Amino acid sequence: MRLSDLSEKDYPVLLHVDLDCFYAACERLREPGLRGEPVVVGMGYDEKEPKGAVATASYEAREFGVESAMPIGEALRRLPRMVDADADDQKAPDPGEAGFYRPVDMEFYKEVSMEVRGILKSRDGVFEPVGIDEAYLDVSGAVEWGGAESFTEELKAEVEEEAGLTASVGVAPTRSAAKVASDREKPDGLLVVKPGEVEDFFAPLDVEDIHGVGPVTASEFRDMGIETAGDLSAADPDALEERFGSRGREFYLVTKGVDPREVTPPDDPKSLSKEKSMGDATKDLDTKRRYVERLAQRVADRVEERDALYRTVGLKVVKPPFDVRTRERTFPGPFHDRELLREAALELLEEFGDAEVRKVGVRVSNLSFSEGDQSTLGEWKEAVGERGTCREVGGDSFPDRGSEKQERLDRFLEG
Ligand code: TTP
Ligand code: MG
Repeated sequence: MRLSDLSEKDYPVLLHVDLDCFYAACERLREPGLRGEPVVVGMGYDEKEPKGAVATASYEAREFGVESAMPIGEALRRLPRMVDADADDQKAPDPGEAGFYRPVDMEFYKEVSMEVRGILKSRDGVFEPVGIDEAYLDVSGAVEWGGAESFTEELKAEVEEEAGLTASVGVAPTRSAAKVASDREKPDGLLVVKPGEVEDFFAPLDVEDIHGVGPVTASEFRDMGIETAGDLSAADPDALEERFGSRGREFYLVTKGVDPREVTPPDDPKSLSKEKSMGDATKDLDTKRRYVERLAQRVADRVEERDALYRTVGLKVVKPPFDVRTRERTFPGPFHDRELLREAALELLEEFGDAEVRKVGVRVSNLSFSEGDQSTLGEWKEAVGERGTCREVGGDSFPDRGSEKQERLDRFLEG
């Protein structure tokens, strides 16, 4: 079969979602006064000691030439701090040309990231997180090409309403085109590149805009007279392979809309969890219990789908605005029992009986996948007359672990 024999519906509908100026957008969530203002988030930044590097800048701050990875000193020359500005002092910076600087707060950004993932995951389709503010979705099972744009508009609106963030989304039949498309109309962008349009979409772009083509490869391409993706698409694939190995041919194919890489869910996780926002925060114990019970059931469904056993049951509670508490209980042997999972989660909730809560989550961890060593209910009760051991855990240890790539990125981001 030839490519031209395929019709639109033969191509997957892939979304690449990337949140806009993510860290800065998070800072605006808890400090609404920063909305519409130039905001710079600095890695290693401290108000008393303005050093480090720019992690990200809001679009207003980018107007002043501030960008990711720039040293803070350089950013301050382009955009002084509001705390140093004074309209009445000739020597001080003008408040109209100053911005707000904040230090990186990874814990908080991860929490927001998990909230957005929850929204994206709730859609029918395959979900693959790739970075703290990025994910791919394959929604071929739920949407046809004709409905892709309105589906994506709805998804963006949901992210904005529920998490308070704007996302830019690229929709395309290949990952590589979706990735580039999400970046073209930032911020709050939406670009649909339909099957059959991919080659034209890529053609005018600089080769360096293709994901995976770094400055070194790009300059080698330029040496060969290849400046744009269109030049690449018109080049001889054998010559490209000779010069760059199999990558050369892959880049060539990408520009033609051929990219076999699928959207794949993260590898075997170290834990299985479900969490849900409660809409308005509530103190009502029955409501909280209902949510926890429902989540425990959904976690149990996932455990059974994967034939998993676990030793630890965890509960996460978020109090407004972003106060995350997690508790967990570890049992002596790996087991799975729906009723015990439910009971354990409800018991962990007791501590938060009076608390105002806006979101809850249930997790099982210490997973194993072998059927043989399951403790029976009787053994379990005997062994844990004392109901297992309970401890408080850090907020970030709670969420589902992402793919290996995600974990590497997390480690990188944590320094
Ligand atoms: P990006 O998605 O690359 O950037 P962004 O979300 O801030 O802005 P855009 O609207 O262009 O998508 O990265 C996500 C987060 O990763 C970003 O908010 C901060 C962090 N980051 C760094 O810490 N250092 C960096 O050099 C980059 C590029 C990002
Ligand atoms: Mg982003």
